[in-house]
Amino acid sequence: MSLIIPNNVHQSISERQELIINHPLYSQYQSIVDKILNQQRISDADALALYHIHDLSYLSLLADYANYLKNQNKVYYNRNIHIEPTNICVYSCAFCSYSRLIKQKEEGWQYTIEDILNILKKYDHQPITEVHITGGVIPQQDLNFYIELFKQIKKHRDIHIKALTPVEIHYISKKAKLSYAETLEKLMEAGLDSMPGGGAEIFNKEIRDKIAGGKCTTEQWLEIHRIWHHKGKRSNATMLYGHIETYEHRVEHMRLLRELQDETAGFQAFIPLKFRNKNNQMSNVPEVSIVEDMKNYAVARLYLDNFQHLKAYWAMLGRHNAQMALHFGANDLDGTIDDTTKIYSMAGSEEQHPSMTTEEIEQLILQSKKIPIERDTLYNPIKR
Ligand code: V47
Ligand code: SF4
Repeated sequence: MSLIIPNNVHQSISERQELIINHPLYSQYQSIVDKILNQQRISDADALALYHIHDLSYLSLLADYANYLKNQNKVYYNRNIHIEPTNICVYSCAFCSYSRLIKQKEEGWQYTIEDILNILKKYDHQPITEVHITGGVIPQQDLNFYIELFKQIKKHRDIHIKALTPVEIHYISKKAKLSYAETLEKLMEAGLDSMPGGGAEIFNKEIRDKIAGGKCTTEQWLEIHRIWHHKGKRSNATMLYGHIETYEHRVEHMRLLRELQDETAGFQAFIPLKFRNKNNQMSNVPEVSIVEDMKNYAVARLYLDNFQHLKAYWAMLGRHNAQMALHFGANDLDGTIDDTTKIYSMAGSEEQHPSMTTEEIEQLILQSKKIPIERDTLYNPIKR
């Protein structure tokens, strides 16, 4: 299919600045807006003030401007599959819709290495570039399991393995009685290429204890990414928002990520994950509106000035809301996905079988007057 590139993508930086300065809210927020225009860092207090702007048009202008300076009109996507080796878990995070405790095992699945390879083999003739592997935490899927799994995957196919969050790394390294650095080294040697952003949830201790108590702490999550980055490797970062946290908690979360990124520059993308309330212990907590989602994308883009990419994870957000996020600072839609399991549909996402063709993803991007670019996991454009 040949792409028709929209012809109004060349709005200049000065035209964008003019729109921002001529907006009725400019005088009220001038001190913050001038920092954004001059590419200076905004403070925590500035981010909080931005969360209280109710005029979405202004947030959109500002976030789109900041994104344009970094990525112009390029919007990335990749061709990937997600595999969750198990949905059984020793933890019981209150927001989690899909994990089954070990004692409720009959409702769960637990793949063997062979099962996972058989899933991958179904894509042998498809040009996917990434396999994303993460799931529940169980004693059977220990360090040796993952070492063997990654070796077998690489033997079968030269594909980027993005796998295991600090929740899993923490658990398997304790079980193996190895340090995080030793565990990561072994996984890297076996074929692990990068780490996804999960398990971050919300870093504030009080809220984390309430919704994700027992699993790796904030400090441990950050430390595992730090070690990984110091090995020259890349990872992502997420934030689960829209539940019982406040704006202050979100800013605190992003501050810790911004600080680590200043130190290592190892994060590729920030991925806000909207809390979905179906089939979990927090079903009484209402989901936030799309207005709140867009505000959150905009503030993330403006505050996280050292993150190149902001991902609108359409499988969780819904494809139309993800498309809207492209006007609020997001520049990545994640992948064609083809999810073999059910974490997102079980949590209440509109996406009951998260899969989009490349044509569908490209159309979503083009309808937003942006330029679709297929990428690999490390954001190198794919030329086919
Ligand atoms: O850590 C679980 C979240 C995450 C719910 O790095 C929920 O490219 C909302 O991290 N409502 C795992 N969110 C997914 C993840 C991810 C996804 C896509 C791409 C990448 C990447 C990372 O899913 C968990 C948790 O924060 N989650 N349950 C729920 N009810
Ligand atoms: Fe387990 Fe992860 Fe679900 Fe928490 S979010 S219960 S660690 S699968």
